[in-house]
Amino acid sequence: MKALRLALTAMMGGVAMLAMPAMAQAPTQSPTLDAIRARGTLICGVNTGLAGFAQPDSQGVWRGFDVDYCRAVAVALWNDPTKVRYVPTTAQNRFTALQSGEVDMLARNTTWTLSRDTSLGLEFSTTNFYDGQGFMVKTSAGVRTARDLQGATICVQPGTTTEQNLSDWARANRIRFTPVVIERLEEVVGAYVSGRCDAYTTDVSGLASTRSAQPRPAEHMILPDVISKEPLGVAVRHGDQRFADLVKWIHFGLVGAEELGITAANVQQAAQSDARPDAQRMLGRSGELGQMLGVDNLWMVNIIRTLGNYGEIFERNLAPIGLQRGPNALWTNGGLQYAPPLR
Ligand SMILES: N[C@@H](CCC(=O)N[C@@H](CS)C(=O)NCC(=O)O)C(=O)O
Repeated sequence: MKALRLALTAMMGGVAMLAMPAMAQAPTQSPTLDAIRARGTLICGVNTGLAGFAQPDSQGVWRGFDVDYCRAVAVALWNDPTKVRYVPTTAQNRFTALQSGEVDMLARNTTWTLSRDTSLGLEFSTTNFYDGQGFMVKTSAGVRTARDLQGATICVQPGTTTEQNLSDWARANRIRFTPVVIERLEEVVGAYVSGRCDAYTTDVSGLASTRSAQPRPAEHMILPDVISKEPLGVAVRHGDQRFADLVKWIHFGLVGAEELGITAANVQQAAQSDARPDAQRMLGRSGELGQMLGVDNLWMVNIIRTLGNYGEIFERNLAPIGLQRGPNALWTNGGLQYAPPLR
């Protein structure tokens, strides 16, 4: 911990030294974007393998909801979704990977918390997936709610909000339990599947993903209890506001496109239409929104044509693992996804 803090302090010092003269000349400079452009590839920190969020397919091509956020940045920069190098990160090493500059951004089921936002030197762009922590048990165990876990052995990964919430929840509800803390994802899941733990706890999205990857998913059930708030979002390094803005507005552009009914199939046609001033601005037919973010004014046309809008990204990646929109529905449908004006 002390070593991490020292490394961080050194890194922050380095960033401040780099950023100060640049700030005086050009307030819009971004060390991260400069490095990405010079390299010609975005380096994206993703999960080690979570179906629906980030996982290589049978051809070795990374796919998933989080992966699409990496690809969206590459499309905004070069109109080329393949210009991304994926770096798998564990729950434990993900923050060091971002702080040290090993990756440019972290698109990896990471919860936005106050301490991560401040003392870890991260900047959370916004919440792209509202989640909460749950429990998975064997269907045959006869457990029906989390309260039935009195005396249970519960598998959990370290370096997560999951581990902290579990002890808070147990304390508040006077539940005695034995934690089995295992660092590697396959091993913690393996320990649960083999019966070493009665339950496995993580974000409900992670449970759905793991359940869907089991040979017989019906043998596992996710309990109805949700014991925490897990707002997941893309994180970048604190201090590079320009890059943070780009990542943040890509998410809002995706949500805004869904609000306007702009899809991969109709975006080209919508880009030629004068019918709606808000769509014209988003699609670069009027104004210079892309340029304000340091990218081409056709950024959103290219992103939507390649990846679809937020709803399409969700359906393609997360419907197959059994997730419904829930709180991630648009605000117009009773959900929490809401894009500030693109103007
Ligand atoms: N959202 C929580 C948990 C994120 C997390 O890392 N979850 C685990 C279980 S789904 C994971 O993705 N592990 C992958 C790995 O460590 O390789 C957090 O930010 O702390």
